[in-house]
Amino acid sequence: MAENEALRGWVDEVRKLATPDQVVYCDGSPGQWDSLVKECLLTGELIELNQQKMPGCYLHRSAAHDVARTEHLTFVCTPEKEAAGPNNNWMAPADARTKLAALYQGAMKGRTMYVIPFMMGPPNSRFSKIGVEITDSKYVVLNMMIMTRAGKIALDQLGTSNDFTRCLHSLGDLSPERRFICHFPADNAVWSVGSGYGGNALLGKKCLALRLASYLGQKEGWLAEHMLILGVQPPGGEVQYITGAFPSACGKTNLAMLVPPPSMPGWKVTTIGDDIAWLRPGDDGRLYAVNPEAGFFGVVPGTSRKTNPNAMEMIQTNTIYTNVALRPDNTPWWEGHDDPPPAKAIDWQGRPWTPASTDKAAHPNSRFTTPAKQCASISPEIDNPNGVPITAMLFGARRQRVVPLVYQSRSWQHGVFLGATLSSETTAAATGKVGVLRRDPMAMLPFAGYNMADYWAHWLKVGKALSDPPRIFRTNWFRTDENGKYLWPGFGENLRVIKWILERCAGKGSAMDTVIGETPTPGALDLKGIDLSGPALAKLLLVDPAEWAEAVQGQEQFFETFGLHVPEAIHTEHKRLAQRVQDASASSDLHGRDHGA
Ligand code: SAT
Ligand code: MN
Repeated sequence: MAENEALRGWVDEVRKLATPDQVVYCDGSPGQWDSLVKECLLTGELIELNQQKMPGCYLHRSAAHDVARTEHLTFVCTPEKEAAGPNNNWMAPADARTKLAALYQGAMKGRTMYVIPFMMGPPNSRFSKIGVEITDSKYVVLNMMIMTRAGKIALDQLGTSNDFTRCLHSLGDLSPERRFICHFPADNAVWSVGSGYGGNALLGKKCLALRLASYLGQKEGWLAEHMLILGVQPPGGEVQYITGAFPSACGKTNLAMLVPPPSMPGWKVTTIGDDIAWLRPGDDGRLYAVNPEAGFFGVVPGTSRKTNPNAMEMIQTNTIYTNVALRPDNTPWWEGHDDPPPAKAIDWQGRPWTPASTDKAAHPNSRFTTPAKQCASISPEIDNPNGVPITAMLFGARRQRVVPLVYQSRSWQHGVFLGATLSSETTAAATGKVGVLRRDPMAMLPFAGYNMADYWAHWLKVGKALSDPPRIFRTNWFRTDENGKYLWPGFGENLRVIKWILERCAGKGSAMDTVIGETPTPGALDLKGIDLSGPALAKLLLVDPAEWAEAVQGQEQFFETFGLHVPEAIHTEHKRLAQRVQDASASSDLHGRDHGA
């Protein structure tokens, strides 16, 4: 039971509204974990996996229509609509409160109400924030115990302070008709109802650590980003830290846990985070990052010993699987698993499945939840209260065409522009069509808690506080040839691109100037040990001014949707790009005519 008066008052208020049968405080202890798991096995919220082969592993099957984030039901409830920006759905705070209070009314009758104090960020760190989630889902409690530093540790850190994010969650009746995820930045609160899915229900993650934190960051001079954090140590060199922003389900977890290929001996990669980074300027003028989370909530399909050996090893124990298929020996299976499809299995919805089935065995957005400390590549720096200094930042996305494998920005301002113009083909991590190209600035489109154009202005401002800012790069592992085949091998081989990036940051590594930024010269990438033809490399690095002329127009239309909020510096970078593209097209026309004549 909490000593904190503000917390007790709030819990009481919610108890009266939602009328649960009982209230249980989460202390984060192993004993509480065990009894929650036992209860879940009785209710069917968890299915025990083969404990001999996979100790501590369980399967959860969600409702069939509750399998991904629902961005159209997610709202930022600022007093003024303008502050939320065109990138967010908006509801007036009073309307949202009334609407959702009606859905919470009596919603926990017959259920237990859990109170989960949690800390985002390492203990005793100026980066860290305290939240308290109230939920009626045991699955949410267990996931929060993995994904955050939950229970006593958070309550102790909070003390008697009233400074905590109030996160209210109820499964409600799980109907998408009565599902809302509402953020109240001015009140430091999130109200979520009608979904048990990760990003909608584990409120420390996207809701607090990105949407509310980005708003707090704007006020307090720091950045909350949808970024992985990794440490890279070249042979005989010092560890350098890199962050990378990529949209959901674009390989952030794989990159964060990268295993160097055998043909790059002596390289070492360590993992700090796979999804979210909180970044603050340090006294030395560098940018420092912490991972606010304590676990990984990763996409399962495609995870294998080949694509992510560290993750595969890590998810053999103490892991909650959501929406994967079940084999007859009670082990999980999914598309892209190392083992071939089983002759028969139970699919993610609990139905019989065979390789002849037209449906997928595992849901494309099925997930694992695993403690970060279980990852073989985890860095001890994950607990460093001061964070790690960042050398380079990557903006990456899924683009089959136009965007080369890697290029470097010319300055922080140009780098912010590269982030602001990021676009990606959609994935199964959100409901909606997969494979559609959409703008996703800084991979934060679904997560920026305020007007995206003001957020770019904030990025520019943070850059001014840095005398030695990280160098900013754009990457694209997903470029394809005419037949739709990926040109770049990806996964562990991405270290070759990172090697060039680190060389560039050290003032070495050769690059050529193109209209969009600096790309590696053909010989600059270390390709020893991989089979990549000259033409394939040329295609990977190609910058086609004609294609970019089209992109420039698309960017202009996108910026128009933000009106006067777009910072002048972003317009300047856009004009520069337009000019360069125009000049390049003119000279290639000229070139063409010369040859024709
Ligand atoms: O579902 S989550 O939002 O937690 C994961 C993701 O989409 O990045
Ligand atoms: Mn994510």
